[in-house]
Amino acid sequence: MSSGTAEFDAKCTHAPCRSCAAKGLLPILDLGQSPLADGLRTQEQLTQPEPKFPLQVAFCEKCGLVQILETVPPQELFLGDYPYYSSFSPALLTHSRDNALDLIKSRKLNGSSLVVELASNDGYLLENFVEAGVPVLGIDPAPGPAAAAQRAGVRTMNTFFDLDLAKRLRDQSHRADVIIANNVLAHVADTNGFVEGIHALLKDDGVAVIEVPYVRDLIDHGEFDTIYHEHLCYFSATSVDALFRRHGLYLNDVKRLSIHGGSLRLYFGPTDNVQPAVKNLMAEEREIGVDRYPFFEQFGKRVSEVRRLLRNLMGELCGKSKRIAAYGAAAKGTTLLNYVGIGTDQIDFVVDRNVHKHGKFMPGVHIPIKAPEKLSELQPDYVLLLAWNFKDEIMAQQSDYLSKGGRFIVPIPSPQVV
Ligand code: DWN
Repeated sequence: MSSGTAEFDAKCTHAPCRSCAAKGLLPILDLGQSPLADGLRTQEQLTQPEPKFPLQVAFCEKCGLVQILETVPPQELFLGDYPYYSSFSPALLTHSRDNALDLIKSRKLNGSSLVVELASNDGYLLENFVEAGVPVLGIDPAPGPAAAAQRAGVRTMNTFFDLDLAKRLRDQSHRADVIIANNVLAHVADTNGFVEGIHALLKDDGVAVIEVPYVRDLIDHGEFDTIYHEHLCYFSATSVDALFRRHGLYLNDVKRLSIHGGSLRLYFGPTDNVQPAVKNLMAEEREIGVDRYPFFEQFGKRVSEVRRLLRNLMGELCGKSKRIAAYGAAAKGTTLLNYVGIGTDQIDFVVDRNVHKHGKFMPGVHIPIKAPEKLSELQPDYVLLLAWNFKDEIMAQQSDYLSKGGRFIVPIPSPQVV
């Protein structure tokens, strides 16, 4: 469960960095064998073997990139019935609309512009540009969300984005004024090819606006559960700047966001026009050491302590015959439940607004997933909040459950009953 095992060290020594290809990565955290975070199980699959893969995190001293060592084939992660639909998170919809309206205004987008979104999911973001009369192209490999986007009138290619596709689009005279890529950069196995593809597709005066979870927030707030096989890389401004400069793109502006437990919104362009916000954030990272190994070295011990505290709390409540459910059939919930060892003996069911997840079971621990209405109907004593990144919104929704004495357990950064 922590860095330093001989097997883990050996893999770190030989694995090339996903960004700069340097050898000699340094171990940060070993979360053991973990199932695929969005690999929800059907009733029939419960009796079948379930794939699990090593979940080990390491640091590259050369370019500062934090990354996992295992690469699960993207076809296994994002095809089939990939269950994540962005539109089931109202907070995310608001966040995304604000971003779209800001870009339409700041970039003076119109009917002659082109906005391309990589990992466009169910059209949750591009629909704002469509509404404003700005031509769009969504690209997403997941069949379900891509079909939902097409039904919503968002032009979408159901495929992976890579350098070859970028070149084909460019050869067909498709060049983007804006490329948006939210929560996807960390997901691609060919990190460099993906970035090169962005450069190939972007107009010379275009901008790539990219959101990634911020590794500094992950460490500061103990968000170990956001580590899973879909997330191959965990970016800082330092490491993402090095990656993009390698492909002729400059990090010209940056904003820190609270979404998803803390993210960066990064603005890249083909010309060097670096704003003070970038220089200041990079200076901060050097100051606190986000670009150096010691910042990450003790994370494993902190994660083990959170695991101990949550196990004790769950054991104590179950020991008092308290009934416990969970909220959010989230990918991060898979990592937390499997690493901590929380299963059907402690959690009766998980609720989630995403109807595509109902009737399925959490990966690895096989806890059944139901609609949120079950909380008021069955009134469990406690609800473990797996989607803690939407705490305020979810607790506001569940005022009825709370008014009847229900309590939430917020597991991150440290277990707390609220
Ligand atoms: O990177 C990724 C992030 C952005 O989204 C993807 N690889 C996978 C996914 O990770 P996640 O499932 O941990 O993300 P969320 O958005 O934190 O998951 C929240 C879950 O909670 C979703 O299943 C939707 C659900 N939800 C709900 O039931 N009621 C969310 C809200 C806001 C709600 O009110």
